[in-house]
Amino acid sequence: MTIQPVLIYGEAPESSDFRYNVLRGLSAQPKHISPKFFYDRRGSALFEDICRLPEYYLTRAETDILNRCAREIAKLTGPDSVLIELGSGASRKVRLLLETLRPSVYLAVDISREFLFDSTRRLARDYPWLEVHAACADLCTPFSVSGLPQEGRRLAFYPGSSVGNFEPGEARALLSGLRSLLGRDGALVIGVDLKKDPAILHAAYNDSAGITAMFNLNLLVRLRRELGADVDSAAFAHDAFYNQAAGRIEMHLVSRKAQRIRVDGVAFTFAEGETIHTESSYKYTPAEFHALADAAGYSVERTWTDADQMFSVYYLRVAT
Ligand code: AVI
Repeated sequence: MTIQPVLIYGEAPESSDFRYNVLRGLSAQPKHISPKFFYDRRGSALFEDICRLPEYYLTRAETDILNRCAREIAKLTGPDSVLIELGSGASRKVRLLLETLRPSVYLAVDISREFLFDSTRRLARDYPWLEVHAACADLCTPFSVSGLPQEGRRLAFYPGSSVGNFEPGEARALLSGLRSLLGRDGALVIGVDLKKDPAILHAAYNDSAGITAMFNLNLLVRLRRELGADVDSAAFAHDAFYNQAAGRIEMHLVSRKAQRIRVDGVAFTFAEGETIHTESSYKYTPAEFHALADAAGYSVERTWTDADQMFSVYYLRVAT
């Protein structure tokens, strides 16, 4: 069997980006670090474990929707498209679309370099008819995909409600900026978590096996390893709660005691109970997301939800 080579381009975010973000975020009030830094190799693997947790309904609900609407997505898009997956991770969900959609090219875009290369290599092995590209890029900054063919309708796929990890204004800017990559006849299939009973949300981000806590605390392991921080993970605790007014889950690392840590030679003091805000995960009603899509320059062609109204998937067309 011949395996298609994976065409690779793009630059991983520089480690200085991590250093700068951490030093700036820990100097701010309240302290914060961007959730994009969760995804080193271990963080990406832990996120895969989260997706299999019984409490983390998002993956199952979205998989259920994609299984049901793959045919319609293929019909709306047509054959021989260029499929671009944003935040591709393990490139698992895209497999639900590939056989039905039959794109000619697949481009995986992710921030985690090793994880990206492992998963695209596996994908190229499993789909020998598909031309597979990989771009290591940070979605927060404009990225180049100069190796993509010019012909073929472009369809972006942004599953998993990752758009919810951006502030709504940033999400609008990201989706709006994506339009130039997609072109005039481009489209976007995007998965978005719905607002729901806060108890269900709370359980999803405070799983009983403690995997989400490990995922959150892994940021401190990265601080130690990559920035030489003298931080003890055991001196911080995972906290996640639903902020009803903001419509978002917030994840924090809570200092268990008054302490001082040094990162790259800079000292930061923590009061007992003081937190580092590590992630927001916004939840949207369909009406709220339609408004966001409209403001970003898309028209909503389809809205799908699962039977229990846990999750939503949208087919958005670039508005002309
Ligand atoms: C990747 N992102 C959509 C996940 C979420 O649900 O916000 C990350 C995550 N954080 C904790 N659990 C999962």
